[in-house]
Amino acid sequence: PVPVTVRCRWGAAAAAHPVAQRLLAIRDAKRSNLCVAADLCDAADIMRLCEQIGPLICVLKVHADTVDNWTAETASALRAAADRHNFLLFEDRKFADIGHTVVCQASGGVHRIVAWADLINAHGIPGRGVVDGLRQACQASGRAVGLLLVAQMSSKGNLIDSAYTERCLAMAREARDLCIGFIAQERLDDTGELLVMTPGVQLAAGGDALGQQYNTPADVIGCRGADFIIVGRGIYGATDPCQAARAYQAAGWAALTDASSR
Ligand code: S5P
Repeated sequence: PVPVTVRCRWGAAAAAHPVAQRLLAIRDAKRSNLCVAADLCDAADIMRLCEQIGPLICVLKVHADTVDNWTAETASALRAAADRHNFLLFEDRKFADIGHTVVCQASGGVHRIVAWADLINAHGIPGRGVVDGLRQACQASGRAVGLLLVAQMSSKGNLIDSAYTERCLAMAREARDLCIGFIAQERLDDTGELLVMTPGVQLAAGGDALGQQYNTPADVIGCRGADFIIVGRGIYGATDPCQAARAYQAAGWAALTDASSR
């Protein structure tokens, strides 16, 4: 397609961090603000999904610790697929421990997350030590990695209140060298410099039996000001994941470009 300059309300100002720059460049080149949550238990199934939907997405999110047969080869295969199809890899570990522990969790163990992930996330609950520990792990890896703070959650009855979210915003502003934005349900920062990725998205609002709550792409992007949608079961659980990914890509992009031109 002919490249378009997206009149995005927020994107232009966000590109201070190299990972944010790449994310926005991929978004605009592929006309996709879709992150797919590949929450499958078998590595081969994840790779199959990658091949099907790779051209349609800007980010693939995984939970490496839920993959039954995860090995170092899984990480290399994911990395190769991400580079071939031009999307970022997001490991959704939600670090939430003291700095010293998260250094080990991010760089060591079976998953060696900062050796392959482009994006990681953390809860703000431990205080700035969690960010300092992750910074140390990322620097030691020698790779550019972006952090998203979980400032809000999609699940019913979660314990996060507006004061906590505000403190996450303050934490992110103090760590602009690492933090590129948030996992949240709405835009938090009006400068547009911190991106928002929103989970709990399906084409119809609703929920699941365990407290997940869904809003539509038009709602989270058009009304609440998010930049990216995160979709799991709506895509990998569909009869035709590729067709579903196309529908979410179109809905996410329409909501973003519509919101941007307002
Ligand atoms: O608040 C949150 C934060 C996250 S990262 N709510 C979420 O659902 N997530 C993740 O998004 C969750 O771990 C899962 O990987 C994905 C949502 O999946 P879905 O199948 O409900 O779309």
